[in-house]
Amino acid sequence: MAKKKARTPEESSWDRASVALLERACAIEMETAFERADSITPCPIGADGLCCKNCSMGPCRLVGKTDRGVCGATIATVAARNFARAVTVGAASHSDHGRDMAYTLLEAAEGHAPDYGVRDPYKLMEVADFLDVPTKDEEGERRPINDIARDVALAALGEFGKVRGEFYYRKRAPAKRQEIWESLGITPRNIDREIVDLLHRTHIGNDQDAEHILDQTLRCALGDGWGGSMLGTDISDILFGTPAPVRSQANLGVLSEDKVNIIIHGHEPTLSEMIVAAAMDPEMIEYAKSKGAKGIQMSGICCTANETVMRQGVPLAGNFLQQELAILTGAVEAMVVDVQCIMQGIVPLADKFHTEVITTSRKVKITGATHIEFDESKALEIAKQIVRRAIDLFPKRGETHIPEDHNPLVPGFSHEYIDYALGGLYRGSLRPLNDAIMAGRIRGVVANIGCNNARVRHDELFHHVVTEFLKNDILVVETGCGAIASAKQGFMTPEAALEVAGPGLREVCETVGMPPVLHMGSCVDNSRILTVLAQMATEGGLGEDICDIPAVGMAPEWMSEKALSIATYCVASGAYVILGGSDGPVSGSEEVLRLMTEGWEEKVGGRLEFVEEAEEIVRRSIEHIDKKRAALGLPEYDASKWGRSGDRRMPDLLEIPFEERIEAVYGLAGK
Ligand code: SF4
Ligand code: MSK
Repeated sequence: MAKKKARTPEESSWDRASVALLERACAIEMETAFERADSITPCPIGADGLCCKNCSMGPCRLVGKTDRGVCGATIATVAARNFARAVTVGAASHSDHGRDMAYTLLEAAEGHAPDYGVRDPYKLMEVADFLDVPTKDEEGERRPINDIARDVALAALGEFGKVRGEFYYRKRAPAKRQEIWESLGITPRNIDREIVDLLHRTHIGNDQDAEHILDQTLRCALGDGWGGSMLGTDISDILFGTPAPVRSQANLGVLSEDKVNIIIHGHEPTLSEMIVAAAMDPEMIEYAKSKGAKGIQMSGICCTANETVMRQGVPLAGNFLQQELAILTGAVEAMVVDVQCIMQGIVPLADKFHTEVITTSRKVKITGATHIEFDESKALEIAKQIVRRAIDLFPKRGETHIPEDHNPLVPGFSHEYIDYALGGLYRGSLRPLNDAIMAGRIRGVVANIGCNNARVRHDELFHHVVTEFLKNDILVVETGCGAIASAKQGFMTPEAALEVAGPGLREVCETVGMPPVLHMGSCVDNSRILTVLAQMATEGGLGEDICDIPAVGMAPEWMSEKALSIATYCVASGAYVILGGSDGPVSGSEEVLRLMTEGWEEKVGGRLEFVEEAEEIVRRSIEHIDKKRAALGLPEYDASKWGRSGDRRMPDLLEIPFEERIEAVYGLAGK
């Protein structure tokens, strides 16, 4: 491949473990996404949203003096249509994940998936309530759990194709928000319909008014955030347990020199939870020992990693841009993938090692990979088959290059756990969080989420913005690959608050014993963040709607269409959202940029901006947070008021080893 401008490993990644493996890739002449990004110049017309290929009279490239396509479509129409199409794909991906969870619950409840069951009956009751599923019979007796689970699964599946009315989960938003959606006509009718409606509009000769296209884009994305994603999160919690803090480690250093390494990668927890269970089976461990290994080391990449670290504490091997690097260690026997964010580049790389890439989803095959299709009715059996294959590869392992880097983390901050941590078992509430924001101890909240992008220095933007927010007493909540970046950087332990947080945030973290950056899960778990924001708005003191809260959402290193859907549903929910790393996919249209900023702010109270530089992301975020504080009449942020009180356990705790320290902090609080 012809090289134009190759970055050095240090210029490509901020992460030390990744730099070491990029150096190895150079030494053994193996190609990665980093190198391909250097070699491929992005098309500037497509990058600005100005290329339309929606019919065979095109592709029409609207540049220079060309301001209309062959059909007469304008720059604004083309840019809005391109954006809308990306959002439909993102919404479809999350929502189909949610649908698969609902089918697994149905199979389990009807006895066709014996390895699954209801692990959190409390969450089942709560979700039943949201979906109007009765939990008691006519005599007032509790219905059998599996009957409730079956009806919840059917009601959830009904949300995807509801014939009349609007979807149930709209009532989980603050009342004022629901009124805004109603008045604009953007309350989703059902999840699938809004996706199909929007795709229909983007066909040649349909919706040709940028604002009108973008209205439906908001509606489609809402069906993802408050529909497909929220159901995905809820049903995963029902099936696998609602997360609470656990201990774990993050970065490629979690790979083992002397155990069989199995990496689970993708998004859904269904198979990965079974593989984790299979890997703990004494029979499997014995089999691994019979092949010369000391045991089996599970670890994860991308959001499968986030699902299993949140519930089981399975270590995080890395985020999106580390999937190829993991194989380059030479220490991975099997990389087991399901759906989303799996680079095709892992297969030719795995061919150079003893590593087997195993695809498992009915929806995903990769040429050259081994396909073992997952079937819920024999989940554990298939999981054991996969684990055995990995073990069989261990004797073939050659030279290994596992970086030493890994950092401890405490993930598991479901919104239920945050309620509990702040309010206790009998008065679980976000009141203390609202109070801390109102007093100014916590200046505001940032939701820092999203992917890595091979075109920006891996993990650097995440590091910069998180450090700045913490210094400024801003609580950071995270999901996705952003969460993995922070975990690797050591921001997700309680003592990180002492080291990096400003005085007010530190007091709160000390008192509660929580990290200053909270890991809230996978990409679909951005719905947990919506739930927290809705609760903050209804708790009192921070206005009546999500748009009143001093909060900002961002994805500094985003790359996927799912990130666009997430950004859009957060805006439609009232949030100010910044996407970083570039000037964004609609930069060619002044009109669309105006509609997404002033236009959306006027309609829904949120706005979407694309900001390339980390410093500017931080500046605009803090400015927004302070503006919202002033609008609520809250005291101006003043760091000098804080830092003289708080629970002094943390300095003492720093004197004792990490494992014991975490036990002391979470010993009573964990499940
Ligand atoms: Fe060109 Fe219009 Fe066809 Fe798009 S839909 S490719 S702008 S002719
Ligand atoms: S995995 S969508 S790269 S966050 Fe959810 Fe990471 Fe982005 Fe995939």
